[in-house]
Amino acid sequence: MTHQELALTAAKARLLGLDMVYRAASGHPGGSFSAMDLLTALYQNVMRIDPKNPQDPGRDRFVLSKGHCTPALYPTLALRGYFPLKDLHQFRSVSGQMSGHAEMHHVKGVDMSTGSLGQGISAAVGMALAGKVDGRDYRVYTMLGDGEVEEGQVWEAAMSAAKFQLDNLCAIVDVNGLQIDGRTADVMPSEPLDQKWAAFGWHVILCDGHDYAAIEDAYAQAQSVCGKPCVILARTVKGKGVSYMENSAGWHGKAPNAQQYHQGRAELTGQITQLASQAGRDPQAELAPVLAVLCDDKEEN
Ligand SMILES: Cc1ncc(C[n+]2csc(CCOP(=O)(O)OP(=O)(O)O)c2C)c(N)n1
Repeated sequence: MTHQELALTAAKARLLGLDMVYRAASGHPGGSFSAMDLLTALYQNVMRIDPKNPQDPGRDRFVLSKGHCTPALYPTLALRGYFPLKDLHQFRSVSGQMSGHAEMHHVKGVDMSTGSLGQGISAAVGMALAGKVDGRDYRVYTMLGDGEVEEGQVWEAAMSAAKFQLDNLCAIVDVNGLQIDGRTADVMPSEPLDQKWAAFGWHVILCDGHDYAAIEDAYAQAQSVCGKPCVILARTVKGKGVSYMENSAGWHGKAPNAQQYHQGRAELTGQITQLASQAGRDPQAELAPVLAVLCDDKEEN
């Protein structure tokens, strides 16, 4: 995909994610929207995957270590073709199969169940080590939050990855500066993150997590590193794409009310229309499949 097509796809994913959280009346939009550009680029342009064969032993793996951000992961998987957009209606529903935290047994394309912060990167280290032991050439990607790196387990995993020289492992830290109840710098300062990861034996790449040229460069550089794991420290905006959610810790784990939902929906619909035109696509044709699955307030909620 071109950068314009990636931006268009990420805008659709944000709209689907907003709808999931509104429909379920719970979920985590803030950290999902900060991660959306990084995830879209990863799934559309970087990972060696086949949505028709999600269990292929040779596939690249992704572990959402910040497992609460399923309103980013599930729409990304749906838009990549793992399952129909309509399946997103099951999100956080007691009668559905799509739980609020990443779920590998019921959601196609999810490689590891996560949600307890710190554990995902540990699983990713195990998968990368298994790849080496088995002589397979797949790569493993994992995404963490900058609040999550306050967990001690993250650094145990980081040490192991360096010890085993896991150059098939790439961690992405979504550095949005906010965690559950405030600024990461206030809750538990974790900077300087670049020096910390470097001291743990990782190759460090810095990038703007909303700039597709920078994201593309970062993933390309990560693939070329030999003999050590790689971490991309991506600066992002929590709640990116919905004006009232941006840079607000209050939108970490909260659903919009009807008025807020419709404002966010209008903003994202406007972005999709604009991005479609820029990408040389028909805005109505791009919007139609997404609008078709959005919440109808008359019937639902
Ligand atoms: C072990 C553990 N402790 C606490 C939580 C509750 N929790 C969920 S999200 C979160 C904050 C995470 O912040 P960050 O990693 O920055 O996430 P993001 O801003 O990217 O959403 C916390 C404390 C958890 N899921 N797991």
